[in-house]
Amino acid sequence: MQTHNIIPMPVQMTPGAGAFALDAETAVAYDAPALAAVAEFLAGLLRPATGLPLPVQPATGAQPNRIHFTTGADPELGDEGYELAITPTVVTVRAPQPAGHFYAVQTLRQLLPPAVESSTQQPGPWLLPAGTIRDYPRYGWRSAMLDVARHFFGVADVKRYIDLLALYKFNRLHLHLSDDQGWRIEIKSWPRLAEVGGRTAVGGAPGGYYTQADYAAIVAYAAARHIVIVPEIDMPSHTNAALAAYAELNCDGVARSPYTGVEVGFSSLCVEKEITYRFIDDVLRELAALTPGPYLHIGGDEAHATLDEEYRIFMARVQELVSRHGKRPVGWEEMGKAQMRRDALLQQWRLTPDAADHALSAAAQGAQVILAPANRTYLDMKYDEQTPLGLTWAGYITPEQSYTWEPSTLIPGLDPAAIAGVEAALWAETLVTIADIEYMAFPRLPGIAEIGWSPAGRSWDEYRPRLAAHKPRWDALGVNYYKAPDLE
Ligand code: TNX
Repeated sequence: MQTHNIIPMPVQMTPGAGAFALDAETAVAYDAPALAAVAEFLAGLLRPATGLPLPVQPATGAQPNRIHFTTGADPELGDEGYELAITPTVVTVRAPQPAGHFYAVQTLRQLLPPAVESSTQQPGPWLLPAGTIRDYPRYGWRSAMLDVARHFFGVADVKRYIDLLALYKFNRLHLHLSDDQGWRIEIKSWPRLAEVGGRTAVGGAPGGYYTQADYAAIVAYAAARHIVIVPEIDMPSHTNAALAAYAELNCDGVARSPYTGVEVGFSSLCVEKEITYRFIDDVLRELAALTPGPYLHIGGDEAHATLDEEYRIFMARVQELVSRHGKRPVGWEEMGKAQMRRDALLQQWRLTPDAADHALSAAAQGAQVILAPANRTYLDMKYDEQTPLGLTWAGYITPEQSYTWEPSTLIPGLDPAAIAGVEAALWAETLVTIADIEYMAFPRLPGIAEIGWSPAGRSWDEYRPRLAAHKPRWDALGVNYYKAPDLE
């Protein structure tokens, strides 16, 4: 089994003899109605490049030449685990839950030649090497963040990014929906947020926003790929777009001017006005109703224009508002200065001693920590001094540097059980197109996926050729990846 090229690396693989060949007679069969969608997903993925009919049908008896989705897997595999058994006559995909079947599909596609990703028919042959795989994730939180506030990315771009995340078994997409430079989600009770706050972007670029129907379409598209949308409304700072849209949200009652620069930390909601909390409550209510996932991200970073004491009161109060709408609050690391709800998640982006204290304090209160260390996982950092896009404040990040770190020892003293997982963040001050996004994400993104999924004990020397082997796959997918010298 040529398993060495799978990313993230599966937990356990046992090679067998021979291979299963996809041909004109191959069918995709499923045992339970709940598995029809994942069976269709696989067939839909394979048909364009293979040109094969791959009919999808309920399973009858024990037929050869089929890819068979079935339940009854070892429950110890968990909600996202799966087992794959490939013989020359049949492929069996077993999982306790459909998410596991979906991740098995991602493994299957990576076992096929890279040309399988092509949107046009390719010669083949389409061989799946025989063997068995038993696999499940290390962490339940494996996310990517996309900043759609500094520059706006439309629904098609977000769907494209979701497709690329799905290939690497990510299960969360965190959308940074508001910032000083733009407000990107329609809120019906406060319509000027999108109408006025949505007009701007960094450097005078055209803004934009998602209608609630657009957002629902993103949520549904992600859900079909077992990805949960985590919407973020950043507060109390990073709020100039809202403060420009509604004068009454400012302490002095004067609307702010629209902002298209890149410096941040200067804005603040008026924490002592009650209308601020009515506003937040309305926004969170509408967002909660549109969001089936259990999380609402309330930002909390870089609140340099908010007094510490006020910040603590504010962040504690907003966590309760999130909870009242039936969701779990997520906040950036600074939120650890405030009292944390036990069901909250803290997202660690800085590693300074005071920042680490916030993580320890959150964990001591029963909250969980998401690791997004800026000097490893910030995909908007330049690769080196030649990178035309991106920023440098957290340093240059080569593919090797983004891969060679270990979650359990990142924050000294943090109980490993308090770690929910990892996030690869992509801030968009310098990114304008989906090609820009792809250039910064690839080849670093798959490494973060592997850190989130695979067992500890990784090595760059082992990973480097496996990652390089994905280049033809990205070519077939049309991904605009950075040609990293160490992958040549
Ligand atoms: C810091 S990370 C920020 C963002 C910027 C980013 C650029 C964080 C919580 N805040 O406002 O976009 O750096 O890398």
